[in-house]
This record gives sequence, structure tokens and C-alpha cells, in this order.
Amino acid sequence: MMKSLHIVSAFLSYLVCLSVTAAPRYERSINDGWTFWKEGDAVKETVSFPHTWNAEDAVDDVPGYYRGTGWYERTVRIDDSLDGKKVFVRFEGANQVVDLYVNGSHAGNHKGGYTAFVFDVSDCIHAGDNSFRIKVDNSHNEGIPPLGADFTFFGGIYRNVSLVFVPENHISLEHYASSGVYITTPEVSSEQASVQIETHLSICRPEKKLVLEHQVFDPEGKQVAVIRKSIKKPSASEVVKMALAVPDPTLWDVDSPGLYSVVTRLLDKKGGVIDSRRNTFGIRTFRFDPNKGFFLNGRHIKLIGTNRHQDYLGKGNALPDEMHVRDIRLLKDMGGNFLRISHYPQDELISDECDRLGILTCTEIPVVNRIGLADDFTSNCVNMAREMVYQNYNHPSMVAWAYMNEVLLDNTPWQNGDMSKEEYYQKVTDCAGAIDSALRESDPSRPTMIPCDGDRKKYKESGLGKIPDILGFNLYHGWYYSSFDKLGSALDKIHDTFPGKALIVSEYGADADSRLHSFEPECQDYTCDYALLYHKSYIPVILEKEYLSGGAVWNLNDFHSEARGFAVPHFNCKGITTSDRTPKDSYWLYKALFGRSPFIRIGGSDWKIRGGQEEDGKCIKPVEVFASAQEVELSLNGQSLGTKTVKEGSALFDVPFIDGENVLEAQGSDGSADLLRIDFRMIPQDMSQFREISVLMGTRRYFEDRSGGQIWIPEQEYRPESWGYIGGERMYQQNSGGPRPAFEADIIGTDLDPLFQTQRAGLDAFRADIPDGRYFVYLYFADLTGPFRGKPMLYDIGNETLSSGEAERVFSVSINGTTVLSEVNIAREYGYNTAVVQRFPVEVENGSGLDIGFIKSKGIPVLNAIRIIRVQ
Ligand code: GCB
Repeated sequence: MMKSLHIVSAFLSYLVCLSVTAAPRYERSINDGWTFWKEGDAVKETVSFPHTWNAEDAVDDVPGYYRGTGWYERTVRIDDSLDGKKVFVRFEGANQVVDLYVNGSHAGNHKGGYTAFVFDVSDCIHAGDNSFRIKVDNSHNEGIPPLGADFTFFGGIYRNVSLVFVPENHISLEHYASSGVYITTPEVSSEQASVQIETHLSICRPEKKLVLEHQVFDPEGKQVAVIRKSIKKPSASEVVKMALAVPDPTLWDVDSPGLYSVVTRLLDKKGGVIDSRRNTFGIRTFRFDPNKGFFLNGRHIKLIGTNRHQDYLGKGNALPDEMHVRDIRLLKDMGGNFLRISHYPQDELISDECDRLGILTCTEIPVVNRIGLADDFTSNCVNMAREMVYQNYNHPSMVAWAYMNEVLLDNTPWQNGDMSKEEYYQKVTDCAGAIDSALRESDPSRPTMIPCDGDRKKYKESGLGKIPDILGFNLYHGWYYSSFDKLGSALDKIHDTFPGKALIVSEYGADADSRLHSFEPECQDYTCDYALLYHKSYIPVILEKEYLSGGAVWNLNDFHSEARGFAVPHFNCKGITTSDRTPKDSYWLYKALFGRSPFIRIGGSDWKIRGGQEEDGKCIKPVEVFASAQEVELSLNGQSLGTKTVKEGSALFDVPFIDGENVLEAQGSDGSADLLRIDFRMIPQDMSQFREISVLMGTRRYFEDRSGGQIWIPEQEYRPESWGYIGGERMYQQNSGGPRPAFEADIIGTDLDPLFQTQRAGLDAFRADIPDGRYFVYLYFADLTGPFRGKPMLYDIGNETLSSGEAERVFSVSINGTTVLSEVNIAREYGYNTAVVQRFPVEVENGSGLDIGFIKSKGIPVLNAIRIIRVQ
């Protein structure tokens, strides 16, 4: 008897479970098997989402990338019964205008490349095979932001696409493609938190009575509250507001990000489940104070973190889910507690992961550099702002809504005479006012923010600075302008100018090509070492200014910016990791200062091939060790080089490298340890032992060519029984803000741009006292004097590149007295900014050494790099 009772009760609870847990709605991705073609292009290919059509043309040597229409087509088989269901197609993001056609009917249109959207396809879909055609257009559109920015606007369907089946009466997914459930916690104390839940319902089949229920679960999964409400005769888009209290709340915090969840169920009058959704939320309070900075749960926290762009090396912006998540782990691991999701809303997993890991965030709509003057620009911005808010509403990590990054940077709307500056500023503030009100109206619980460029006066004069609660400032003292030591006073001036506004350094950073290093770093040399100095000088200022809420490094990762030249053309290299997320030294510095201890890392961890000239039997080079410990010991090939005190996250050692493999081992006093193997290419002092050298001219930079396994070292002046240049001077790029140590032009025909972006001009000779033998001598040239392609970058405030005109340069080159290049005009023969490598086999005889002469005919001769290698 007992046994059958058990069986009956088990069966009953199974039924209850069924009615509770049956999945009335379901979703599946339709990412694969699409045929893609560009409009007007006969070439078709099979692709999967995430997909972009610009992964390759955004990084080639041809300026520009395809901005136009792309088509995707496939048959979608629906095996499911569609009775009583509505079917939606949900796009998580596609750049930038999408039109969906299902079985020939137009099912929807969406504008804007960075937010999710849904189309109701219930009326055009049927069981069996359905034809889906999607048109995507990433053309420039004056009505849709962004209009111009320092990142690549990759076209395509670059996030997931799903079919969502829901009951006719359901928790809305049509409301700005959100979850339809908006949770806030207006009052929080240690005893209790009030929770308000607003639910949007879509009622397509009229009902006399429905019941809405919310069950709240604590971070351990224990149910802590439940609330139900009957809804009589719900309207087609019924909005239901309910409130409940959670006792003894566990607060969401950066160190203990406990997440509550709410299971929302739509029930019929008999209690049967029609639809249900789970949403997570967090209970926390926060505030930005204009004088005291940021507070979370009443505790002061300095926001330290980064910005992030969503792209990756070789993939454009089309990343699988796990690659997004990985970035947030990288940030957390570094000790970051803040992410500015710039300059647009990103994959939904980003905010989910920030919730889980305890990283505070803000996100923004992509109005960058200027506003559009098309009639629909403001309404499109407002719509994007609402999509951003509703789609991100429940994330406890989200603490501000931002818009208009450096919107007064691009003056063309008034400089080209279409209107006066005052009129344009008025349009900008009107647009800002509309966006700001939409943000506050959609979400009164979070502050608004505008990230400005360093020219604070414009933001005061235009009135823009008055509109949001928080002002971000993107500051590049010591990179584009001024010097690092001016940062503190610049911030104080900003604080004085906007006394009632909370402030944050929303960007700061310096470009670094991970292949470039220098022991004498200079501003704009693109070395990791200059970037490190820059970060070392910014961090203490950000920590010390009480009124500053914090700072966000520009950027977590190097990212695509098609119009850029410089060391890594088509990329902005201000990442503290590369575009494939390899940390640079600046990342290790943050990790040493803010990350979990114990931590230790030998600097230049990805600089595996190094080199230098032997002097007095050795080659001593500095090596920096980043560590959380108080002291570190470094050893080379098993021999201790001593113990040093760690100051501000690092200790510097002089390392006497030997030729060949060098094993560096670092040991922290906190038990941390690291090992780095370096292949050191020593140029022997005794020239009779000479094998090869690779020398960059006109620079102090070292360049590791990872594809060729070479280290290029800086030039030196010739000394007898050695090697080097004779005469000439370093060539600088002349900018209105001062000379720059390397040229910015994208060098055509090479991936090794830094070999060509510096040069020695007017040299008489390059001499190497090498022994008799057979050699290859490679001379590297690029004529950098030509007119610069494209406009100077807007961000480079006050620093236009001054073209030196099309100065003619004609010269001859002789090797050991024989003319090997006669009256060469590189620009005329190959074009400006084009990589030219000339290889010469040379027999050195009779102890003459190598003497390469540069003889001018017109203008001055130049040499960008030289490589000499003994072949026999
Ligand atoms: C900025 C912009 C950002 C750029 C950055 C830079 O101020 O907000 O989009 O990428 O400067 O690196 O120039």
C-alpha cells in the first residue's frame, strides 16, 4: 500500500513539475547554412552567423572597404506544429539596416547596427520549408549613427539569429526586443530590499482572466519570495507592475557578485503555465558623486578598467559567443572592476559576464564625432537609446547610460558653411536633450553620461556639458598633445568648469605595436615601452583625484580602424592586449597593481627574439618584472641577478644577455614565479665572427619580425672595427604639433610597416667592417615625403600632418665602389609610401669590409633599414 501511495504521489509531483517546468516557449538558432552574396556580385558563398563581409577588405592596402548591400538566403525548415504559437526571428545584432523577407513577404526592417531586434513572422511562416532572404546594408547613412569614427563599421549579420516560438499570449519580446520584464530595487537596506517588477505582456488571443506570477530566488537558488496577480481582460499590450520585498538581501558587489533570479510565469485561470521566463538581477545601490567619486553599496570604489571594442584579429566583428566572454575574464583577471562598453552596445553575453564576475559597466549608443543632419537622425538615436536600455535593464553591473562620444570633435557641419557654429551646437544639444530624456524616461534608476574630448571649453560653451549627470573625458596628454605631467592640472580645470558633474576619465591610452620596443621611448614611437610609461603616469593621478569616479583605459584590445596607418595599419593599437588578446606590458602593470596576488610576469613576455651589440664581452639590457610581491629575484640561466624591491608594480633589472638561449626566472617573495626563454641575437664585438645584422635606420626602436624570426635593432654611428651609418640625420614626420619619431603612412606591399616608417636622411654611407666572404645586403627604402593619403585623424587634436610636398629625391648607391643603383627615384618608380627591398649579393675581399655609399643627385638620399647576412 505504502509503495503504491508513493508511486501516486511521485506521479502527481511529476505532473506538477510538468506544469511548472514545461517549456512553453523555445528558441533555436538559425546561424548556419546561409548563401551569401554582395549585391551585383555573381560570387556566392556558404556562410554561418556570426558573419561579416569586411574581414579581409578592411585590412588590405586599398583604402576603404565594401559598404553596400549583402544578401543572405536559406530555407528554414519548421517541423514544429505552429498551432497556437507565434514565431519571431530574433537578431542579436546586424550592421546596419536589415530587411527580412519570408516566403516572399517583407517581414520587417530594422535600423542600427548594435542592438537586438525581433520580427514577427507568424503570418508569413508555415510548417515545412520556408524561404528566408535577408538584405543587410552597411552603407553610410546620414540618418543612422555612427557616421564616422575611429573603428571599422563591419557589415553583415555578425551576431546570432534565432527563431523564437512563443504562445499567442506571452511575456513580450516585442518590447524593444527585450526580455519584457524590468526589475528594479528602489530601496535597499541590510534588512530588506524592495523589488519592483514591470512586465510587458503580448496578448494576441483575448482572455477574461490571466494570472502573472513572479518567484524570486536568491543567489543560492533558494526561493525567497513569490507574488501573483490576476489580470482581468488584459489588453493587447498589457503592462503589469508588481512589488515585493526580499528579506536579508545578499548585495551584488564587485568582489561577491551574487545574482538573484526571477521566474516570471503567465498562468491561465486554472493555474496552467502559458509562458515563463527567467531573468537575473542584483540588489545593490550605487551613486556617482561630483566631489567624492563612485560608491557601491555605500562603499567608495575607484572604477579602474578599460573600454572594449568587439572585434578580433582576422574575424572582424563576427565573433563566436565564447570569444566575447573571454574578454571579460581578461579584464577581471587584470583586476579591473569597470568596463566602458564603447562605443555601442555589444553582445548580450558581455553584460551577463560582467554581472557574473562583478564588473561595473556603462554602455552607449554609437553617436560619435558629430551628429547627422538628416531628419530621422534624432529619432533613430532615441530608438537606439530605448533598445539599449530595455535590452540591458536588469543587469546589476550597468551603472550608467551614455551617448555622444566626443560629439563636438568633427566641425565639418559648421565649418563647411552649411550653418553657423551656434546653430550646429543648438542642434547637438537638442539631439542630446531628446536622447537624455528618452534614457531617463525609460530608466529613471540610472544616471546618464556624455564622454567628451579633452577640449572642455566647447562642452561648456555649447551647453552640452549641462545635460547628463556624468561627464566622461577622453584624455590623451602625452600622446596626441601636451605631456603626461599635465594630466592632473587638466583634470582640476575640468572639475572647476563642471562643478556639479560627476567625472570619469572615460578614455586614456597610447598606441603600442607589440613588436616594437625601445630603451629610450619617445612619444608617438609606438613602442610598448612608451605606452607603459604613459600608463605608469596616469594611474596615480586617477587614483589620487578624489572627485574622479575612475578611469577606463583606451582600450582593452587593439581594434580595427580601417583608415589608420601607423605601425599596424588598419588597427588602433592602444589596446593593452593585441587584437588577438596577447597581453602587452601595460596589461601586466595593471595586473600587478590591481589583480589578485600572488602574480609575477617577466616583462616583454611575447618579445621572444631580442638582440644587441656585444660590448666588452656582454650585452646588458634592462628587463622589467611586474609583480604583486614586495620583492622579486631574477636569475639568468640559473645565476641570480639579485633581489629588488617592487615599486608601483614592477622592478627593473639589468640583464647580461648571452648569445643564444637565455632562460630568465623570476621569483616573488609571495611565492609567485615566472619563466621566460629569450633567443638573444648578439652581434659580436669581434667582427671576424660576424654573421648578420638587421638595422632600423633613423630610430631607437627594436622591431621583432615574428614571421621572419628576426630582430631589428636601432642604428648606431659607425666606429672603426664595428658598423653603422656615416652622416645624415633622423627623419621626423613634421606635424603642426611638433615632429613625430615615426611616419604614419600605411606602407604599401608589406606587413612589416615599421621597417619602412623611419629613415635616416642625407647619410653619406653605411659601413660594416665585416670579414671577407659572400654576403647578401638588403636595402629597405620607402619614399615618405609624398602627399599624405586621407585626412589627418580627428583625434589627433591640433596635430595635422604637414605634407612635405612632392619633393623629388634622386640618388645613387654604391657598394664597395661599384654603383648598384643609379639615379634612383623611388617615388617615381614605385610610388610614395611603398615598400622597396633591394637585395645585392656582395663579395667582400682583401679585408675591405663593406662600404655602402649614398650619392645625392636631387633632394637627399634616404635609407629606411638594412640587413646584412653572411651566406658563405
Ligand atoms: C578617442 C575616441 C576613440 C579613438 C581614440 C583614439 O578619443 O573616442 O574612438 O579610438 O580617441 O585612439 O584616438
